[in-house]
Amino acid sequence: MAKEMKNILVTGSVGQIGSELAMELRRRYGAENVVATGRKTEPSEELRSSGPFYFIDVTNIDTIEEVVKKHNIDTIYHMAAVLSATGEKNPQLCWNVNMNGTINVLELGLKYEMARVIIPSSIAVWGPGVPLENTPQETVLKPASMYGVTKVCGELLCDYYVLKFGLDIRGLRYPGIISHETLPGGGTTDYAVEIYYEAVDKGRYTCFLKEDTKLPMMYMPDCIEGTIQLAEADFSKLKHHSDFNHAATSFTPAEVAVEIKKHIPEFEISYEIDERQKIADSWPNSIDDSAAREEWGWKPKWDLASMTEDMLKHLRARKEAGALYK
Ligand code: AKB
Repeated sequence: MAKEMKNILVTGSVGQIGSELAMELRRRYGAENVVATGRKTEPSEELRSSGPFYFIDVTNIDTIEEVVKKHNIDTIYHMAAVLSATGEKNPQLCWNVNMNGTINVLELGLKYEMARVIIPSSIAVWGPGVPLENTPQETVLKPASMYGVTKVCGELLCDYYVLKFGLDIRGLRYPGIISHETLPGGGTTDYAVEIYYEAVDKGRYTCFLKEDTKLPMMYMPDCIEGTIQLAEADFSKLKHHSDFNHAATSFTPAEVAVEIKKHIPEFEISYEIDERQKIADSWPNSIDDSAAREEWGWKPKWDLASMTEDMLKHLRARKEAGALYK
């Protein structure tokens, strides 16, 4: 029987996904029971005032343990990570944060006999030579980026802790995540967020990936729903643990531009390709998430058209309020 999740810690909660995840967990589990943490960046007023918040450094286990003890933590959502583009600029930092952060969280999971540890992975686990369309759950993992290397090692490490110590760990391979609350930073899929902000702000966007670069993508509400759904799934039904392919939709920059033009006809896109193209070229176009669908009932709700409408609605309202870039 899986243990109950009562006191939750979220690392990386000032980041793009962590900030929305922490707020949703507070809504579902009670604000006082969800401890948000970040490293340096100030949290939003909403995150800071709605429940406990601490600054920690995931590479320093003592700083995490202090919060774990103080709040009797039994569940960790480990969202803190250095993403692909930053990882290529600073591979040692990427290894240090992603690998030491992960093992520190796993060790605390063991030491405090936690109910659950949730550690996301990414489409970055794949590299050149992988089947590009509908990439299967089980296929060769030979990433070409340091971020991808840490994600493959992280998945293996998590599965080892499940098998060796019986720790209840769950993880999914996130595609690019699109959202309007907190801007992403240091990723290759970041263009798919920036394009909406710039469309609303200036009516044009210069994209750093080629127009026909197709990547797996997902709208934030699906990402949050899927992550919590996996955390709450019946452990006995899970054949996989730390590496579920997690898909919603796939598109190219040119396809997003066409969709945006339906709402902002004067929108213009141009292209200035940079080093992130190489990373994107090593990732799949689309992925097969049938294991997630079968083992824990995953089903996305949003596609490119509905996401675009919703993104633009939110960002336009923010622009009118004078707070597009909060
Ligand atoms: C990145 O682009 O690095 C991330 C990811 C796909 O994991 N968004």
